[in-house]
Amino acid sequence: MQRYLKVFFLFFSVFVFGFIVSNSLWASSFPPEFNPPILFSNPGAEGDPDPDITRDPDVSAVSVLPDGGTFEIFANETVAPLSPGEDRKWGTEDDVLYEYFTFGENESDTKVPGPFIRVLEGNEVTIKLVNNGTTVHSIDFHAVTGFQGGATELRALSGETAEFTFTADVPGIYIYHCVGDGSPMDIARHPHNGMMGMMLVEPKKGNFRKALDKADKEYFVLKHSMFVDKEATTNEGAATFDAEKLIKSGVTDYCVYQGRMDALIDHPLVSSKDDNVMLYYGNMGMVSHFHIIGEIFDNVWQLGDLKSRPLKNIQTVDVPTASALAVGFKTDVKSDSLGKDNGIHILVDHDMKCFMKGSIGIMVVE
Ligand SMILES: [Cu+2]
Repeated sequence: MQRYLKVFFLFFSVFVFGFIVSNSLWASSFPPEFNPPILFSNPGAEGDPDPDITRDPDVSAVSVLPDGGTFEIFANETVAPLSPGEDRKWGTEDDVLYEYFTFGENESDTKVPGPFIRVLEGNEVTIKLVNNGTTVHSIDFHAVTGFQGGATELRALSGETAEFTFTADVPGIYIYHCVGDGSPMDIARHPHNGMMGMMLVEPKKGNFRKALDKADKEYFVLKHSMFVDKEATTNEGAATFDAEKLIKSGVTDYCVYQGRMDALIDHPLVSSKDDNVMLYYGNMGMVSHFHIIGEIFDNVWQLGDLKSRPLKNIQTVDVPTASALAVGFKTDVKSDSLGKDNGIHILVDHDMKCFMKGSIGIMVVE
């Protein structure tokens, strides 16, 4: 009997030792800045980035243009923290700064993404682009048909203003983004640097209209992948876009929501139990696999199409690059019965490459 016990303890010790070693190896194989700040004792880095480029994901708190009309967008260039460093603290020398390009609602609005623009099907919409940046900026609206989505007319040199009017006659949830001077490099660089946003053209009728009219809360989340050269810094010590990395390796440094690491951990989506939530999810990075841990999407209006019937009961949905969609769900938290529900839903890109590089956000159901 004693012999069996000895053999058992020998195997047990080897198992425990192996477990400890493999876990520490796993943990140490990622730079600390990429260790996901969740699960859930360490929600995000300490402190606050300054300035904070995060646009509030609560749609009720951002731009609304219910009846068409003129809408001003201000192009700006600004340096802001993109990621905490290995110390997992904001506001230290360790921060990775980035030179952002932004679309704002006014002169001083330097948030990413650009303002959420909402119009009703059939509205006449005038966009006025005021360029406060140092280089040429423009806007390609995916909601606009015609050459460059209006970007040839909505192109403004530094210090200039451009204007463009169109009729938003095709309902959908759309991306808009800068294309700079229209060259391939600018088309890649300007949205990468933050010049992108979403536009909702609400249908007048149909199943989405009915669902939207019943929504208690609306949010928008824009994901993008960032290829960053930390060595080629600007005068202000900000990292810049690494085109070579994008083209040659395609291995992204960061996958972020609302422009920076931890943005939707520091600014969670907040809703109440049994709310009908409508969430618009846009992607300007690699193909995204959107999932909310602890939630099933009751309805998914895929690829920005708000006219077709939605898919039902979806766990994870793919969103191509430069596309957007709407998901609807009720925050009918069922896990109360487990006695340990904390009301936290976690938004992720379920592609683990992206997840490990920052695509994590939180929805708090109060
Ligand atoms: Cu631009």
